[in-house]
Amino acid sequence: MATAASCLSEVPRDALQAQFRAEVLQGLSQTRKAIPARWFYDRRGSELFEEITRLDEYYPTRTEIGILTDRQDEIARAVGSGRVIVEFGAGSATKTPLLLDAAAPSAYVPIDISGDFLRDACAPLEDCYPELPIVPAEADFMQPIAIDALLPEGMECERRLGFFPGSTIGNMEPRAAIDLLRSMRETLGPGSLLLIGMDRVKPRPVLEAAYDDARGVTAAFNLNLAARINRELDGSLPLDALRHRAVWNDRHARIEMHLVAQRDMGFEVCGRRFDMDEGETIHTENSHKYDMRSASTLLLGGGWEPLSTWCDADDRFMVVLARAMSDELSA
Ligand code: AVJ
Repeated sequence: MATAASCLSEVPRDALQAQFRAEVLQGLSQTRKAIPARWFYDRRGSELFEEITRLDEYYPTRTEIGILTDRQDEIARAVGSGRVIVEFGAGSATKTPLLLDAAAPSAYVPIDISGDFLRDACAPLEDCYPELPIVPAEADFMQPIAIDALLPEGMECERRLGFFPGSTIGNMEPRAAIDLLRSMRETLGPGSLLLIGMDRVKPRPVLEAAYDDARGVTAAFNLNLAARINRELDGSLPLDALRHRAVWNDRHARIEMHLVAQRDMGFEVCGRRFDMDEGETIHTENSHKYDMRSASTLLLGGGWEPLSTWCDADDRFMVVLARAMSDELSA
């Protein structure tokens, strides 16, 4: 039985827009201006990110695909077949087939905040896997999601496998990452597994180049957030006076992206006035990098016990399989 993408669970678009507005206004009101990275991904932002993944400098995507390809059999044995695969932030369908082929799931539930993009990503999968029920959900996966309500009848109690590739977890500060992992454990339930991609710490020049490419695609991606605010929140940010900056923060083991004011400026968003001094920044993204120890500490804190870790030959990226811990153990 194939499930059409038109079944896309109806989501409160207005609620999402209200949240965007609230988080931007709040973020711009802080002494250190910051906007959560998940707002990058409108249609244009999702397209630009796809372009980033093909850049020479941006190693994570192709490295992770390499691991999932080379280790497909091992991963298949470790996860078993017949699980419901729930993909968190399923922006693109490039990695998904690798897992769908390996794990022979009973259903596939991609969750993404951008419904338009999700619909486009599901269409080719429906053609390739006509027998697989595909149940896309447009939602903010930071909150627990009632998967049961979305699944075809009789499939509610199937064991689940969460798939969270791309090192998207790295966008969250450790505390928020742990909350997210716990919320995923709630969404997936007891007996579930999680296959998660995590980017590794490596020399500064490699990291900074990956987030500040020669062609300026990452700069365009960063600036699109300001453009989106102008488009959707009646903003007047001067785009030509904001510059992209990517810098490695060693203390927090993360790449930070900022939009730097090139001059003193004032602008409005939703009728509210904001000012920036020359050199002041809007902090738009953190991308945390991990070593074996910090990765395992994070997962355990989120209630997931690491079972296996697969890396590429150059130790640039890792894919970790973890098992939901019982409440007593993870309390
Ligand atoms: C999609 C969050 C994993 O942090 O590497 C790419 C986003 N930002 N270039 C990352 C991103 C700038 C990406 N994640």
